[in-house]
Amino acid sequence: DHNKLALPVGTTLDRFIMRKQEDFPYATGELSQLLRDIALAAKIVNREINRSGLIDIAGAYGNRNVQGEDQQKLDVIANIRFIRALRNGGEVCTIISEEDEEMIQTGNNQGKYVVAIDPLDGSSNIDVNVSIGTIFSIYRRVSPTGREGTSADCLQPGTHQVAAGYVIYGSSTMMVYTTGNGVNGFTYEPSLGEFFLSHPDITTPQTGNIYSINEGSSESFSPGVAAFVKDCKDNKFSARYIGSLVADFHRNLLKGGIYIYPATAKGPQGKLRLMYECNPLAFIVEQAGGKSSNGFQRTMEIEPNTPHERCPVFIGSKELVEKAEAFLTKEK
Ligand code: AHM
Ligand code: MG
Repeated sequence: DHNKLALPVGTTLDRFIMRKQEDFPYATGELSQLLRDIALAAKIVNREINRSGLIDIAGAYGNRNVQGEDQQKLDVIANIRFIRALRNGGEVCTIISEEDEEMIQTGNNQGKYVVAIDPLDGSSNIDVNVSIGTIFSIYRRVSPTGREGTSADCLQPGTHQVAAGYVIYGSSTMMVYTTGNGVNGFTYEPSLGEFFLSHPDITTPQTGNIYSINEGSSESFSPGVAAFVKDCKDNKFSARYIGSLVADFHRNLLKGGIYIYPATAKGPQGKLRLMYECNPLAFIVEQAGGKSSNGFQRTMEIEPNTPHERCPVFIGSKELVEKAEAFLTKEK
């Protein structure tokens, strides 16, 4: 019944976060602060991304940084920006980032939250002006505060997420997130520097006619995946694959469809990472009425073992994910 909490389109993200906080009985405002910290870093990263096409031009005029080094890559810049925002914000003790092998201790040992983040996903698309994204997942720590976060804090199953979201840097920049009370989308207005509620209470269609999978690997699809893809073609589905997870996911969330990254010869566990790619999007899709699994098991119930582990993913409209699962079960 998230409708009783509805706020009008055009509400700013800050106000929305504040008002929603009043709906949590024991909320202390820490999670709200954390979400605002992420939104702030997203604005900064958005600015860097928008300027990225100009870097080469500026470089041609000798515009290197003070150390005389070339500009850092945008995914590295994004990583620095998000980590800095989470460190300065004070609510997060430990971070898992795609850009860092080890867990990052922020020094905020009183922080009650841990974050898993892919600061800039789809980064091979930056140079060619294609949409890219940030994906994040928030957990409450399980170890007592007052010391560094532990791997037990970081390696919780997706069902324990307290919030998750993504930012898509596209033709418009948007932030979409859930705290387990439905999904809301905010569009960025660059001249005002604000995110505004544009997509309240997003629900995803129960079915759809878009399938998104990299068919370049079709030679190594399992029989079940191959049969499902053939079924999509028999039903005259549209194939849509940007190769930028957030963009492919966002389109399918709004229009209905299924995104698949299956096991392949190159990646027996697929390519995508459980903690900061699959789980956050799984939380969002479920909150929007869709589904996510590894083909056999609900994504959010997978017990993680390592921060960067991968898993196959079938995510999107409920009926399509269930159909794919049925094809996989039949192959066994
Ligand atoms: P990255 O984290 O190295 O950017 O890789 C993740 C990206 C996703 O955005 C995208 O869905 C996928 O890799 C595409 O992989 P492929 O080119 O194998 O289809
Ligand atoms: Mg990634």
